[in-house]
Amino acid sequence: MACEHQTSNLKGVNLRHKRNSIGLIACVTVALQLFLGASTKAEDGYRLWLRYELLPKQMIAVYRPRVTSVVVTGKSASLNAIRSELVEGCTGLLGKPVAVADTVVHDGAIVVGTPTSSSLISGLGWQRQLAGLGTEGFRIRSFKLGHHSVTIIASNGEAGALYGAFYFLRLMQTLQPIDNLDVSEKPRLQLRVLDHWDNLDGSIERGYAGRSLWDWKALPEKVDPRLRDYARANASVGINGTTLNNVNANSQILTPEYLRKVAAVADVFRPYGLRVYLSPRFSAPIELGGLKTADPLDPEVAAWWRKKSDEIYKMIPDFGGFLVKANSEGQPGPRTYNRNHVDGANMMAAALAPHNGVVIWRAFVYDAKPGYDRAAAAYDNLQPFDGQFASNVLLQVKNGPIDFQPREPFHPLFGAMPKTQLVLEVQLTQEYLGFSNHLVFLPQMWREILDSDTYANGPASTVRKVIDGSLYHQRLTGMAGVANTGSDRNWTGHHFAQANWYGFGRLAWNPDLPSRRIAEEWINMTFTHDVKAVGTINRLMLESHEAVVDYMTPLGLHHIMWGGHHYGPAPWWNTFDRDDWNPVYYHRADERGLGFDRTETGSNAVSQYHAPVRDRFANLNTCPENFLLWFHHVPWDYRMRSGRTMWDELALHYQRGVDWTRTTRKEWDALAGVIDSERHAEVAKKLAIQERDAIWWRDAVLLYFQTFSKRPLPAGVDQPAKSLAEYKAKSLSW
Ligand code: GCW
Repeated sequence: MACEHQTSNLKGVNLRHKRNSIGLIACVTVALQLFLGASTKAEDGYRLWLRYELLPKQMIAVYRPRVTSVVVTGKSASLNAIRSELVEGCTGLLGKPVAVADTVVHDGAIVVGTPTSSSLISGLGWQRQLAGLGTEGFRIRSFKLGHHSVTIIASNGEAGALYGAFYFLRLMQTLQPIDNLDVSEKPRLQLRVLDHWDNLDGSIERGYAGRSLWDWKALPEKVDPRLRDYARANASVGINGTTLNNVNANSQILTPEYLRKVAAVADVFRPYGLRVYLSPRFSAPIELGGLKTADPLDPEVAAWWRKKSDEIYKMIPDFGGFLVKANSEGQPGPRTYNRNHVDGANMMAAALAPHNGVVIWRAFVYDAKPGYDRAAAAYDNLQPFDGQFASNVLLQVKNGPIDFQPREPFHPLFGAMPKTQLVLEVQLTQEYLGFSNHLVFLPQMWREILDSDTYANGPASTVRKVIDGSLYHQRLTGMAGVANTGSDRNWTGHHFAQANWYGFGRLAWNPDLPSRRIAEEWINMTFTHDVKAVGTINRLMLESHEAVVDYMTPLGLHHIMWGGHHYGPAPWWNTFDRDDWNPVYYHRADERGLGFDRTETGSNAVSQYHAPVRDRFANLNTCPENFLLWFHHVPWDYRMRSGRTMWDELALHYQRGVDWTRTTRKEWDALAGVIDSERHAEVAKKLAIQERDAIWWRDAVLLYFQTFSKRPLPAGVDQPAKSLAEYKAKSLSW
């Protein structure tokens, strides 16, 4: 038994080539791990990127003398969290218990804290440097303290010290040097928030990884210990906020009964620097307060929100604030009372301001008017209010103008509201990207958005600069991600979806990070240190987004998913009352061609972009081909840059997406033995589904568009597996 265990553990640290020569060491290691309680852990993905498995032998030898004790003085909950994380992490990685000490008596002490918690740190004379890094930033230095070589991790805030501790652990987890450190880090964005679309009945809107992590029935008496691990994972990547409930909100969340539950959750999150936010329902003053109206200009309504805010802050002193979806998809809002978005947002902001809370107002607003282009709606609705929102209001804008499609151009509001604090909202949960069945590494897609140049202040006015304050110097900055977590043992349904959680945090901390680097860190921490395997997995992750776009919505197609659940293709869909919920509205296929004309001859939504982006998109000859059908209605025989017709090119994109799923399956199979068998098999199963779905997408979409194009499939594209009627008859199952 023990020996079987030993083999799989060794695989985990990728020493498999040397299995024979280190047999004895392995046995000792296994014994030690059993002693430490580590080796019994299943590779079920629960531990995320914080597995703290034994590192390769060569690195252990390098690290051990540098990590002999953990010196964290002070007793706050955050300091305790730092201490236990470092002890658990270092002990697991180095395979030897790391001592907790009050002072430095040997080389290799890791000294962590703030000038307030640690006299060692206050004695360093780092006041100026630490002040510049704020309470979430940190400094890590290899340092000579008296006669001893130590590592100092210091911050002006305990959250910063915790982030520093995780940074230090990551260095070892990714096999980086730790002997000559001089690191200064601080987050570039202030609000780094996960938005949970969790309902009070435990279901999750667009959730594909089980039920909600918050057990509202059991709270506040019983708090799931798992919540602490959720907070640890967030802190490890610098996420500092979490909105607990769905933006399609239920007023009940603001009742005293539920606020007590929320407070219990906040208590668990607080030591990890994670603040709680809530989504209030705009009409709560009526539903809970018995008022006749929720009109934001009604003094009684404003007073109700003030009282409610006071009540919340009494229970949760560090409460973050409100995330509001108003007058969107049936939600009530200020316009229900003939007021505008500013009236609503500023009224709520005034209630939170005395407590330093914020209102995050969502820009996802679109009306159903005849002849209206949904892609232009948020801009039309919100842009005129630039400069009118209170100083504690942020406007949260989705990455693209429609709705988390596999690929969209950046949202035209970025760069169009210089006097408004814009937050970028991305979606981790894969509503339109194959749920938790498809491998898609989203930081690659988010990079595309962050790097998009808005030209708002001339060249190099990227979305990244709009949101991080370098373009407009706003007081508050942020990035939000719609969470992909749930009660599934591996948190996100698909092992690779964990990388999107990880990557979201890393990008919100530093929106300049290359996606390749994020993937490389994550693979090393989560799967393996085998250089070749890391290279292969990294490449697959970086390719995955383009592949999904290829087999779902290439060349700028969008929103052609099955109605309602959005899984699988249904470009023929035309039965919703609202035009802008029907796929046919978005692709506009006809005998002549395909695509949505958003130029002057069509909706002219393209005019919302600044020149020269606008002109580049508007001109068929300069429009990037990956947005061609987003902005233009293009003839089937239009010559693409490749020389092929649009129809042929479209078909070949679908085929290329399918081909990718096939080669990826093979490449993944070849990694058996490098990756633990449990996760290897689970990912393999998901990849099989991904291939099935990609084929379905290709066939269904091409067969349907062929009824307009009346052209044969080009050479190289497989013949469809079923008839169009069969694809139309029932949705792809997940
Ligand atoms: O993408 C759409 C989803 C809705 C969601 C909405 C939003 C929470 O289909 O489920 O509602 O966006 O972002 O508000």
